[in-house]
Amino acid sequence: MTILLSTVILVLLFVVLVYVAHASELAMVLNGEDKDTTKASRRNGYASLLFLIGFFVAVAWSCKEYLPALLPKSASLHGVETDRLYNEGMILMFLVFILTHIALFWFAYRYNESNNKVAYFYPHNNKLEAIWTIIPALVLVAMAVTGMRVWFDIFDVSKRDTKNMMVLEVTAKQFQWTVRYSGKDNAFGERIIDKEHVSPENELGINWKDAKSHDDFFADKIYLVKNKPVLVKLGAQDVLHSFFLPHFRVKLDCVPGLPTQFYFVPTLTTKEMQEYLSTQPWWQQVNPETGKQKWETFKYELACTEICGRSHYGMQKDVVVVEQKEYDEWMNKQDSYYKTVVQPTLVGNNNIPADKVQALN
Ligand SMILES: [Cu+2]
Repeated sequence: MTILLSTVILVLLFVVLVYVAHASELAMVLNGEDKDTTKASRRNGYASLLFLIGFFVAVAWSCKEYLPALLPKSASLHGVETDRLYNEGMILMFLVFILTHIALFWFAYRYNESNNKVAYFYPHNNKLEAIWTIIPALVLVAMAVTGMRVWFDIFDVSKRDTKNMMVLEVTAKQFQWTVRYSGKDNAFGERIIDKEHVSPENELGINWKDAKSHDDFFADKIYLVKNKPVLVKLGAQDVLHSFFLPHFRVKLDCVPGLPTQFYFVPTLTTKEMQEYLSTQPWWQQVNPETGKQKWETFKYELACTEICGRSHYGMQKDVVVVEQKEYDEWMNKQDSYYKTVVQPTLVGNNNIPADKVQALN
C-alpha cells in the first residue's frame, strides 16, 4: 500500500513539474524572453552547479553508509593481494569519476551562454590528443600487468608447498555441492566414469575396489585448518556452476568435463573472524530476526555464483576454519562412506552389490 501511494505521489509530482515547465515556457514567450536564451542558460548553469554539489553529497553519504557493509578483510593469504588490486583500481576510478564530473558540471556553469562571450573555435590539438591517449593507455597496461602477476601467483600451484596441503574434491550439480575428503591416507579413491561405476548410489563413479577410497568421506560442512594450504579440485556433473568463497576471495567455475582447481591458505579461524567483526560498528548492529549482533552469527560460506537453474540460490554450504586439533577431532567423527554405506551392501568378497545378486538369481 505504501509503495503504491508513494508511486502515485511521484507520478503526480512529475506531472506537476511538466506543467510548471510548460507554463514557464509560455511566460517566457509572453515576456519576449524566448529570443534571448542567455537567462535560461544562466539558470541551467546554476542548476548544474547545484546538481554537482547535491550529487557529491549523495555519493559521500552512500560511501559512508554502504562501504562498511562490504566484505570484511580477507581471510586468506592471496586474498590480501586481490584486495590490494581491487582497492587500487577503485581509488583510481573514483579519482577519474570525481574529476570528470567536476569538469562536466563546472564547465556547464562557468561557460554558459552570454551576450559578451564569443565561442572560441578550437578544432584540434595533437598534443592534447596524445596526452589523453597515452596516459590512460599506460595506466591500463600497468593495471593489467600487476593483475596478471597476482593471477599467475595464485594459479601456479607448482610453486606451492604441495606436500603439506589438504586436498578437497568438490563436485557441483543442480542444486548441491558434494564435498569429498580423502580421509587419513590423504589420497582419494580412484574415480571411473563409465556405465559400470556411475550409478544413482555412486554418482561420482568411485572405484570401491581401490583401497584408497575406503576412508574417503563426504562432509556436510567444509572444515579447513588455519594456515594449512588447501587445494580444491572442482568438477560439475550437469551445467556450469561456480565455487565461490567470498571471505577467502576464492572463485572458480566448475565446468562439466573440465577439471579445475584452486589453491589457497585460510589465515583466520571462524572464531578469530568473529572476534575481529565484533569490533566493527556495522557488525555490531542487532539483526532483528535473531535478536543478536550480526558478528555473533557470522559464518564463512560457500555459494554458487553461476546462475545454474531454478534453485541456484540454494546452493550454499557452511565453511568452518579451525585449529588443527579441532579439525582432527571433527575428522575422527566422520564416517567413511565405504564402510557405512557401500560395504554392508557387498556380498562375499567379489564386490557385487546385494541388489545385483538378487537380480542374478
Ligand atoms: Cu550452481
